[in-house]
Amino acid sequence: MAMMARTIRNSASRCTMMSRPIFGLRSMSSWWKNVEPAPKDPILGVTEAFLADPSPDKVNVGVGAYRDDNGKPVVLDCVREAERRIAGTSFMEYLPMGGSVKMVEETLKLAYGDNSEFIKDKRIAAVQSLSGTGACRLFADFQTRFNPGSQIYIPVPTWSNHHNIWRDAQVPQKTYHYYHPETKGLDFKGLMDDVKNAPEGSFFLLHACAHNPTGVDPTEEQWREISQLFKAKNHFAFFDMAYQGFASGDPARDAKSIRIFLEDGHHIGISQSYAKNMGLYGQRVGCLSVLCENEKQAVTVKSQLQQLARPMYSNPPLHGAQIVSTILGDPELKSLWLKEVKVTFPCFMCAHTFDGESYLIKHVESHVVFDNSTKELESDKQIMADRIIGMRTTLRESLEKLGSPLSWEHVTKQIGMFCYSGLTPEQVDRLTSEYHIYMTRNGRISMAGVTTGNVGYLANAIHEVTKSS
Ligand code: PLA
Repeated sequence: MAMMARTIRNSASRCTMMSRPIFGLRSMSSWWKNVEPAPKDPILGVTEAFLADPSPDKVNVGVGAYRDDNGKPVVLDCVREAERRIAGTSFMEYLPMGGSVKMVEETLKLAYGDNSEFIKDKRIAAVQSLSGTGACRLFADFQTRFNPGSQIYIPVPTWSNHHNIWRDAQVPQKTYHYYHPETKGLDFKGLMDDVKNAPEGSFFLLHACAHNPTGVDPTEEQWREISQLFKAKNHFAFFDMAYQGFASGDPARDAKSIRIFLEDGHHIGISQSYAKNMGLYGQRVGCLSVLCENEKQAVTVKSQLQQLARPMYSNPPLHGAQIVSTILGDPELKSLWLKEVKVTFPCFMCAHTFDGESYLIKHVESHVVFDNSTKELESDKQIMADRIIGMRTTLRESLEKLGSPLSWEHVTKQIGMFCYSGLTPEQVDRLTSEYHIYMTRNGRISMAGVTTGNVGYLANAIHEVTKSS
C-alpha cells in the first residue's frame, strides 16, 4: 500500500515536471555541465590540427600511415585482388563473438610459426580483435578481471596510447628503461635492471619489433637474455606486434623475439595488427592470443575473452577479416603479400639491417636494387621502397649540407616507420607554429610522410629550430 502511494507520488511529480517545459529544458542542458574538454590525442590530434591548417606549405609527419611520393595512401595489390574476389560473393552475417575462425588461424601461424606445436595442440586462446588497439585493450581488461591488482610494466618511451589503454582498463602502470637518449640506442642495462627488480610474476608490455617511437630493437642475443631473465623472474610477456614485417621485410624474421620466448617455454600474450603490414588501417582487423597450458585452459580463456567482447562490441567487423583470410588462405596471394611486404617495407625500415638476402642484390648508398623475384610487381611498389630509404638519406644529407652542428646519423640507423629525431617538444612547437610542420611532440617523424616535395623544406625547418641548440 505504502509502495503504491509512493509510486503515485513519484509519477505525479514527473507529471508536474513535464508540464513545465522551461524547467525541463534547463535540467536537460545541465546534464553534462561538468564535462571538461578531453585533451587532444598526442598522435591523432596532430592529424586534426594538420587538417585544420589552411597553409599550402603544411606537412604531416605525425601519424604512422604509409604514403606515396605525392603524399597519397597506398593499397597493396594483394588487397585489391582479395577485394575483387570477395566483391558480390559474401553475405553480411554477424561473425561469431571471437571473429573469423579462418582469419584467426592464419594470423596465429604468422606469430607462432606455420608448424607451431602450440597451434597443433590447440593451446592458444585467440580472438579476432579491433586491430592492434582492440587486442591490447581486450588483454588489459582480461588482465584486470582475472589478475586484479596486477600492474603492467611499460617501456619508456612507448606508443602513447598504451598508457590510455591500461589506464582505462584500471591496471596500475609502472615503467621500465628502454631508450638511451645520449646513445640514441637501447638502454639494455637499464632494461635488465628493471626486469630484475620488478616483483616476481609481473606483467611486461614488449614491442615485438620496430619499436614505436624509437625505431630501436634489442638484438637477437639481447632478446635471449631478456627471455632468460623473464623465466627466472616468472614474468608474463605481452607482445604488441603492430609492425610485423616492418623491421626486416620478413614477417617470420620479425617474429623472432616471440619465437625465442616460445622456445624458452613462456606462456605469452600477443597483439597482432594488419593496419600497417597489409595497409588495412581503417578495416580494424587484428588478433589477440594467449598461450595456455593445455587445450582445456585455452577453451576456457577464449570463452572469457569472448565474454569481454560481447558487451563492448558484440562481434568484430567482417570485411577486413575476409580480406586477410582471402590473402593468407591462398598460397598465390600470400606469396604476393610476402613479396609486397619485402619490397615495400624493408628499405624504409632501414637498409642497415640487410644482410644480402636473395631479394636484394645490392644496397648502394640510398638505393636498393631488386632481383628478378620482384620484377613482376608493379613498379610503383619498388619506387615506394626506394623512395623511403632515399628520404632517410636525403633528410640526413640535407641537414648535414645546411651545416647542422648536430649528428643526424640516427635518421638512417633507426628501423621502423619512424625517425625518433631527438627534437624537443619546444622545437616541435616551433616547427608547427612557424613552418606548419606537424609531428608528435616527442620529436617522432613518420618517414612515410616525407616526400621529394617536402624533404628540403623539412630539413631546412629542422635546421632553423635546432642550429642554436
Ligand atoms: N601498437 C603500436 C606500437 C602502434 O604504433 C599502433 C599504431 C598500434 C598498436 C595500433 O594500431 P591499430 O589499432 O591501428 O592496429 N600506431 C600509429 C597509429 C600508427 C595510432 O596512433 O593509432 C601511430 O601513429 O603511432
